[in-house]
Amino acid sequence: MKNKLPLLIGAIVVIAALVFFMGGGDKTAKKSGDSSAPIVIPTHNWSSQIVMAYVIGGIFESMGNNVSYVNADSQAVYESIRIGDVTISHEVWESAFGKSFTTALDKGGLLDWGDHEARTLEDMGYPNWVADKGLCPGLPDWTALKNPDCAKNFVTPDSGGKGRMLEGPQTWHGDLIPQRVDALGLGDLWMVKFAGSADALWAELAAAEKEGRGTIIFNWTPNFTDGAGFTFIDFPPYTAGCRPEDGGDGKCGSPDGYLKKAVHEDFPTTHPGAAAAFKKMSFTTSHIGAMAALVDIDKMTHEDAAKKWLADNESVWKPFTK
Ligand code: TMO
Repeated sequence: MKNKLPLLIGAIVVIAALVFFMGGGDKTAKKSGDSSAPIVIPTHNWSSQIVMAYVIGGIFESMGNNVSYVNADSQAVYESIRIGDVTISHEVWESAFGKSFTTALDKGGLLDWGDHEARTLEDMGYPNWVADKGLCPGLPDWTALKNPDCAKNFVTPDSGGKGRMLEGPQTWHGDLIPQRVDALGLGDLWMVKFAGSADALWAELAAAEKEGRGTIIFNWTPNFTDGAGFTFIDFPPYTAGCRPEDGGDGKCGSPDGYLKKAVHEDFPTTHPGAAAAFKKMSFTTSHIGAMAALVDIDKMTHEDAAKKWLADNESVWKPFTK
């Protein structure tokens, strides 16, 4: 008994210390009071979004946080954030995802975390050489598309004799563009094909130029094409409620849209430091265009592009962390 007591006390001290450090280490990152549980960042299927995921993850890591990445459907992600499976969304594009975002916001569990400085447009358009070659006189006014002599310059082997428009993956805009083509009375002259990926859109630009035929594709800004001579078609202006999903007749183009951030409602409590930084984060059109260009023009991996962007832009992002 007498000589076992120091051993017992020693064991208690060791166990107490283990419990203290493991428990403490488990719950708090060093300075910010943030949980060490990973911040779950979604990745989708266009370049700026994936690069920005790693940019923001890198910023959080620089603050001592843990992050994890999950590939997620770009509509379903808002429900995932609402129920807490995903922590943030950093590119909520109004035209493609406004409806899914608003639905989750109204149900509760997801917070609107403010807008980036960049404004957005997601719509059909063409590389400027299409106009320079005179393939559809009157563009960018959409009424030029009513001319059969225009449509015939956009025929492809798979388009059934109609002019072809290449829309993005259907997960972005659903049936919006085919509905619009019909609503505007263009369905006899034009058909809409869905691309399987963003890369298929860029491949189409190269193929059409090589073949000397016209091309109309879905594109967006901010993007790597911002400085590269791409023009969006002027459709009748967007107004609230003009889309079929909102009860409208569909005879409208896409909005001058927001680019929002969203978070799970617990994020400001579990990770107050990272949540405050994310609230301040705001990227411009040129920041986002550069993130995409590092991948789509310079052919870097998304991770390497993010590392380069962070290294080149400390004066942009460091203030978000302060
Ligand atoms: C959501 N996107 C930027 C592809 O339009």
